[in-house]
Amino acid sequence: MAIINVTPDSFSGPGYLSRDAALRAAEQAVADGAEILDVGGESSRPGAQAVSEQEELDRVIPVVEALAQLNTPISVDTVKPVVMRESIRAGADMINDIAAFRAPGALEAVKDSGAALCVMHMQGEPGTMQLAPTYGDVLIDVERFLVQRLEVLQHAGVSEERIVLDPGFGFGKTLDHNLALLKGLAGFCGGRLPVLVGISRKTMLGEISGRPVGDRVVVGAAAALVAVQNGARIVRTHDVGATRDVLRLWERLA
Ligand code: 7PJ
Repeated sequence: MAIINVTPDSFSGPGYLSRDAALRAAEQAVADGAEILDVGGESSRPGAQAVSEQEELDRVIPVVEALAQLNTPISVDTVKPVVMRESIRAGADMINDIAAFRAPGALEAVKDSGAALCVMHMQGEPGTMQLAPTYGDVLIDVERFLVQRLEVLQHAGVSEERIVLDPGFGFGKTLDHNLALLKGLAGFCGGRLPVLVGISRKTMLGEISGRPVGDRVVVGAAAALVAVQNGARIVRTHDVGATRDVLRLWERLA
């Protein structure tokens, strides 16, 4: 899954600020091996500017419309029900919600569509989540949350085949929490549902490698390989070519 940011203030640097720039980046990602394009119009970086509904719609919807021509599944990374609804109308195949469809109206916005839904765990809120993350047992706590959200979605009529789970690397987690999750992915929720992993360029990779955000491609590709070996089915990344290379190696060994 290639990250196509349409934000001015992502932690990984400015995104693609015009529809054409986003389209070119997406074309390159597909050429490099991306099988899903994840479009995001709001940064969840601590301290990032909040984005109004209208601003996020103005950023995301033209890009979703433009990417439709690439015949590659499109995901939209949003917590806002209006953006979910309009993205699906514009052709999005998946909604990726770091808030796990907890916003009022989010379930209603997605339940009657056929869209796939990525349900992510986050402890706290983006602005403050890294201040003091605490768990009893991080694997059990994250899994319990995801199973609860899964039940809520199913109760609303969403079939299990539409759902992807994500432990939410870096969202209210210390390095040790992230490492425990990466090690324990295999048994996640009984292995019933596909697991998506987003580690690309994140702080945990900086802590491990000592490298700045722009220089985490190698450690990120290695992390992607470990994630897939441990059971992840989808890897969300800024660095599609490097990730594709390690996954080709893994496929040969599988
Ligand atoms: C994630 C995400 C992640 C999913 C972001 C970044 C920060 N969606 N959106 N999983 N991270 N599903 O781009 O690294 O880990 S925003």
